[in-house]
Amino acid sequence: MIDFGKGLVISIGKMNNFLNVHDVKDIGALVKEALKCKHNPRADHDLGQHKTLGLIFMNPSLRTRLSTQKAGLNLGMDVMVMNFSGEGWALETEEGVIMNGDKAEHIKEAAAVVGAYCDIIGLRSFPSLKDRELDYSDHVINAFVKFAGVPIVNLESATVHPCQSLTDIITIEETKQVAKPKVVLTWAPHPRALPQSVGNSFAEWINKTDYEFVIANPEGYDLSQEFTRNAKVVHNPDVAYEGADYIYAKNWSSYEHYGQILCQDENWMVDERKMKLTNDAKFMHCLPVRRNVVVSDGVIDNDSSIVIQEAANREFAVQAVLKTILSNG
Ligand code: SN0
Repeated sequence: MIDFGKGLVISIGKMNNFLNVHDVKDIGALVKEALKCKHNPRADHDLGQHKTLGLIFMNPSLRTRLSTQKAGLNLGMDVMVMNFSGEGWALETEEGVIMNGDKAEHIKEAAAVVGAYCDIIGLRSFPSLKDRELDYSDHVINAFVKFAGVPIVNLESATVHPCQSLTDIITIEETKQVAKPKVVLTWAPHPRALPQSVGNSFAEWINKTDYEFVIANPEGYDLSQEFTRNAKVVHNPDVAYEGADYIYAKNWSSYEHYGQILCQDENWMVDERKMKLTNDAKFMHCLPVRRNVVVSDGVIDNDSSIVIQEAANREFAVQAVLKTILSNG
């Protein structure tokens, strides 16, 4: 294990914002840092003293909210959490609008004000799933980057969920039985239209590893190539499951037919039959998960399911990110 000590910034590289994989210079070093945090969570309790972490949620959260709050507390930070949806003023995000409708506050002021109270801001803001171009400009988180004046940590934006993807790599590194496991990202059915963020982000991060990577989804559900790059994409789940070491399930709505639900075929649910095709694969999901829609009880309740370990690792993934940002000076 590398001894990071005071050399954290040198090892991992300076990090001003954590918006996506491109903000990480050395994923391996960040994974090691997270495992170091897991080994001794309170070791850096002095680092965040008298620093305030503000967590802003435009959408619901369980793991992200509690793990990020816990990570901030582990680092000695003061943590404030606010749900904007329902509790905050309705925000206008467009430029140059005459604000005589329902929206009381512009994101320019809101971001700047939160930035005035905080040293680091974590932000969650899902896509509309109505306007692809606007969603994929990630305009809400980018407005915070522009107007808050402090480092921003992405707690799931319209396009990516980097805290989850970092966690997923940590969890694979902890559990893998072979050096280069076969990792399958499989689409699964869902009654609601969900963002592509978790799938996009998982693809973008796994593409940076030397794992064998296959994405399985029905026709019409291919993710944007901006994130999948050269990853192998198959439209038959049985082909993908063959010999897999990890089955990572996630639903997303169509990118091509933006935001639509095109398929509810239960053959795409992760079940015992398909898991038998794998190399005794571990089952992963970011949670929350719809039992017997996305994954059968038999799979998620089996020992090969590592969803709780995965969720627990969220704390240490984001702690490594916060620690790196705090160590910038
Ligand atoms: C979110 C998503 O991006 O898919 C957050 C995952 C970390 N998931 C949901 O919104 C699930 C909602 C549901 O109704 O199951």
